Amino acid sequence: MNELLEKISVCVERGKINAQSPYPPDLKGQDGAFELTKKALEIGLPPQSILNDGLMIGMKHIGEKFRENKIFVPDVLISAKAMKAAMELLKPYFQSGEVKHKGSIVLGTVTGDLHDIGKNIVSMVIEGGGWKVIDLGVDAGADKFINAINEFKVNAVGLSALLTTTMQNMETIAHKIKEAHPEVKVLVGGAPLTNEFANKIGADVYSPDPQGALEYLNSMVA
Ligand code: B1M
Repeated sequence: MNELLEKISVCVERGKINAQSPYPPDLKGQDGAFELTKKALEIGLPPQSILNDGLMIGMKHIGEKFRENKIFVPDVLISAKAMKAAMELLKPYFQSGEVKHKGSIVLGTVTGDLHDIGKNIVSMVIEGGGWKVIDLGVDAGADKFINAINEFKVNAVGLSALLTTTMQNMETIAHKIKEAHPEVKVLVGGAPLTNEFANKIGADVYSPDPQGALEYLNSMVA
């Protein structure tokens, strides 16, 4: 791999945002994901390669380590910040069509549920894996999901629930989405969920963690 791209992936993995950020202490004063991405663009590396072979590799490692409980929520959040800082520089290339997303997904926490920390991590990992995420936030009902599917022509929908009570709302929402859009894959997750529940409500897949959600999405376009 190109040395600069490798450094970019390490910055994302270690949460080194930019030269000013004091974290992690052993990289203090050194360039971060932001400066290295700027450099990579300046020397003419293709934006798609900066994304796929630099930023996304770092995010992939983070997703795997998080799944294995080797790192925790704050580590994922700081990595996502590093990724976001670099993505700001790549944004114009997405807008021009030079860099392509693998696909897109609408994501939200279901009606009655205000928990969004886990959903936000899922969003960051999926986005870091090259997908466009349309995030509907919390307390999102069937109409909101269906309107977003209509507007953005997505490949999949991700539903998150943290309460046993709101799991029932997830069931209603999943049914309504399938009724309106049988072609759209429904992905569900959240602490109280199980595989059995996901099967019962007609979801296409249950993932207990963000990495599993990303792997499922990637398998759709492989
Ligand atoms: Co609430 N809460 N809470 N809470 N809260 C829980 C969930 C609870 C288990 C605490 C407890 O009693 N031990 C309990 C639920 C019990 C139950 O139903 N079985 C509970 C309760 C009862 C409540 C209230 C009803 C309390 C009250 O008011 N009496 C209330 C409900 C409000 C509402 O939603 N309407 C409430 C409120 C809140 C706060 C607002 C204070 C706050 C939420 C802040 C926020 O999210 N912005 C809060 C919090 C923080 C928690 C706990 C402590 C932590 C949840 C969390 O963020 N975990 C939680 C107890 C606990 O889990 N220890 C609790 C960290 C996060 C990274 O994990 O969300 O599981 P998680 O997400 C994971 C996976 O589940 C998965 O990936 C994520 C990353 O690994 N995942 C997906 C999640 N969504 C996915 C989607 C996917 C794939 C994977 O595909 C689409």
